[in-house]
Amino acid sequence: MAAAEQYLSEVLGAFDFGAPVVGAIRFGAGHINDTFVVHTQPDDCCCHRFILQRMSPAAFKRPDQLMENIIGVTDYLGQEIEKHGGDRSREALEVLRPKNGQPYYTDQGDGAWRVYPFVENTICYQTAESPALFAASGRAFGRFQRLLRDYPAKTLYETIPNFHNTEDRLAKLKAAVAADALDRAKDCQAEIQFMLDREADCSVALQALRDGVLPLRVTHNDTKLNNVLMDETTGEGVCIIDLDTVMPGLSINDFGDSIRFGANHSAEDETDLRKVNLDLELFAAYTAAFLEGTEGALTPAEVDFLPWGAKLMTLECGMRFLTDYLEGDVYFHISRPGQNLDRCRTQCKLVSDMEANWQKLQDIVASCR
Ligand code: ADP
Ligand code: GN1
Ligand code: MG
Repeated sequence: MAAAEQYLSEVLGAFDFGAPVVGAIRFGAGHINDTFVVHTQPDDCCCHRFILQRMSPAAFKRPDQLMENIIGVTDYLGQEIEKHGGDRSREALEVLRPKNGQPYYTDQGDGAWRVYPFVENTICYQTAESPALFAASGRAFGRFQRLLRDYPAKTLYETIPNFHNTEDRLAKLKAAVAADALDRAKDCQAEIQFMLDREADCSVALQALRDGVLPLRVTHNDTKLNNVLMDETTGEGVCIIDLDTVMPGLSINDFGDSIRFGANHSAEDETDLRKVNLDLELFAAYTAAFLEGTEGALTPAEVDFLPWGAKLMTLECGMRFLTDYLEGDVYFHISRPGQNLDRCRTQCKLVSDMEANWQKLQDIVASCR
């Protein structure tokens, strides 16, 4: 698909931003969508900003279903937040419909675009600068799950089938290795073997689901630190964003994906693996706060399985980066060659750290019950 910039002026004309638009520039550090911030001409009070996104055609095949999910979930969250005395305009995303009244706009090149008001006076962090900050994000994700506890899960479309099906992710990696379309497998034999050695792990959570030990819930499924906006004054979580993958899933995966991304002090694509280490203090801070945010909504089995959520989300994400590297970087945005392989390597390092500290992770979870 052509660069998103090619369609910007057409798309900007399709929405009513309430004032003339003075510009739109690329924004954020997401790996999936093309995100822009739109600035409008200041009125008496200020310049209003909006987030304009082209949904990734590689990730999302059915933008209509995706947007139906998001409108359903954001309306519901808004009502719940109001019921609890919150400010829905800051604490829940709100979809701004295009002039044609549809939930999103389709450009001449078939790209699907949506708009949200920009949630102001917030910060989007890429690394957990302190245990208190990371804990605040954990409370916010725990609360998100509690707020959606009674959401009618059956009404949600599966926006990416088998998204956190780790068995399927391993199968896809094996297929990419077998095809080796770009002759890259020779550069990543150790990483491929790392994943194959953990084949049995890939079934642990899925088997617990099949056995009825873990319940299916409405989950976010992409709980990176940069998918929660933090209040720039109080440091507390304000608004959970990136709702593209809200679907039925496992609570332990929402916990685990946050740990994968945030419980360390390095970038996801760090090339010096000596800098990539699981931080147990951050793990403990997040665990306590996440459980606090859920307000007792998790079953004892879900709490027991939290360390598995952390390990499996990290392992799975490593497999996904490796698969994309082998397939030619067609899914995750990259800004340099080899970046997806570097991302895979940090995930392997974190999995190894989790394995080396397995008993400690379990003890921390037990102490947070
Ligand atoms: P991706 O799926 O590509 O990660 P996101 O929906 O997470 O896309 O958006 C990318 C970035 O844009 C976020 O990390 C955040 O910095 C910013 N962002 C998204 N929505 C908003 C919003 N409503 N207000 C302020 N910033 C936002
Ligand atoms: C993507 O959209 P973003 O950048 O928040 C991906 C996640 C991965 C993550 C790795 C829809 O998240 O699943 O864990 O990159 N999102 C999708 O950083 O595939
Ligand atoms: Mg994101």
